Amino acid sequence: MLLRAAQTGFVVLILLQSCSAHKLVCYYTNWSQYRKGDGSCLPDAIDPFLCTHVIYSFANISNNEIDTWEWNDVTLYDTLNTLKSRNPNLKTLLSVGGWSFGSQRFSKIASKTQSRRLFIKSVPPFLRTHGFDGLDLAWLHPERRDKRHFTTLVKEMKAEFAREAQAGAGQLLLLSAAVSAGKVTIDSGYDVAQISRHLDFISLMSYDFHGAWRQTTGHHSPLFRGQMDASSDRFNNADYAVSYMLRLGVPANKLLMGIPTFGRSFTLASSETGVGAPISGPGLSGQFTKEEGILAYYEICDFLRGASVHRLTSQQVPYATKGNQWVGYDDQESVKNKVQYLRNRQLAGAMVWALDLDDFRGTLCGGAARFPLTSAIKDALTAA
Ligand SMILES: *[C@@H]1O[C@H](CO)[C@@H](O)[C@H](O)[C@H]1NC(C)=O
Ligand SMILES: CC(=O)N[C@H]1CO[C@H](CO)[C@@H](O)[C@@H]1O
Repeated sequence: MLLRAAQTGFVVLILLQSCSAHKLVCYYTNWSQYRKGDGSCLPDAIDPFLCTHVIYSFANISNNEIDTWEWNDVTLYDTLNTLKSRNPNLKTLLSVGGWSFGSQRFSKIASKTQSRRLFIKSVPPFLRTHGFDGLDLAWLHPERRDKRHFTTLVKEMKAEFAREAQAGAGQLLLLSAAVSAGKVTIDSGYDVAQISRHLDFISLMSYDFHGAWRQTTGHHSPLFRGQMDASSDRFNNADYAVSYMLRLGVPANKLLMGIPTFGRSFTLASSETGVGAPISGPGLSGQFTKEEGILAYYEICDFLRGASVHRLTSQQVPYATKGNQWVGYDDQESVKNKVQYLRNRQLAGAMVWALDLDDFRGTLCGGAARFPLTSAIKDALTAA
């Protein structure tokens, strides 16, 4: 009797501990390996103790079965999963889909019973073979007609995972999804209450709210609405997206708030340099990431030398300008505020896009530490 009580107490204690521990889910991208010089990031650069979960993006679907994308993915999967020998508590997931995968292909596979079954059946053996603990669905921008199929896919995938684990294949595989934070996509693409029943966690991509597709400067990942935001922009901030998802029925303890380690940049069209200034297009591409309108945090650190930095007090994020370049980004202070916010809302934790865009070498941002932004998030999540 006494032993029973002691055991129950122990179980309760463990449950309490695992509930109060926040998740820090970090993406690693398969293409970061190709960046030149110091920009090249391989999974062995990842600190195994930094995040609770690392997600490798992205996998392909070929002939209705999950498949690799890069010629050396299998090697990289292996390097990534070897991190678990140093930290056995680390979980790794494989993300399938992404921007270049295309919503139509996902739609085709998910909408037909047979192709959906084939895909679902192919996942557990693939994950087990390569040593992953779960699957992340990155079906970006599902449309109205996909809503039902997205729910079915999630539900059947979870059921297959349960069956597979019960048959003795190993620990129950995890299932998560990355969802867009844009109100229009949320409304049309996801049956939020239904999918959250079957997903272990949902990563809200609370960034990319503003970009060079607009005519003016603006921060892409503000925590709150800006004082000067037009009413059409009132949904374009992390606070709105999080509140909306909660209202639609995601349990707080399954929702992760996405925090970017990249900024979005613009080329100014006039001498105006504030928020809402006219632009002539995206900002110049970074030395390493080589994509117009986007800068990795480590490139921003370089940009900041000689730049003027401003903080948007209502939106709680910084931007910097130099010459005709303007960049809105996150720094250690803004990520701390975001974590404070998500802790107040009792969310499950934070998601980071992406480890390879942080100063993973710890050489470009002037501090001593590697991964300064992700580390600041971790510190804020674990602080008493
Ligand atoms: C992904 O799968 C599709 C469909 O089979 C295929 O056409 C494409 O080449 C694959 N992509 C890569 C990079 O392997
Ligand atoms: C080098 C490279 O970009 N590899 C691939 C990584 O995966 C994405 C999927 O989103 C592909 O678009 C890339 O081609």
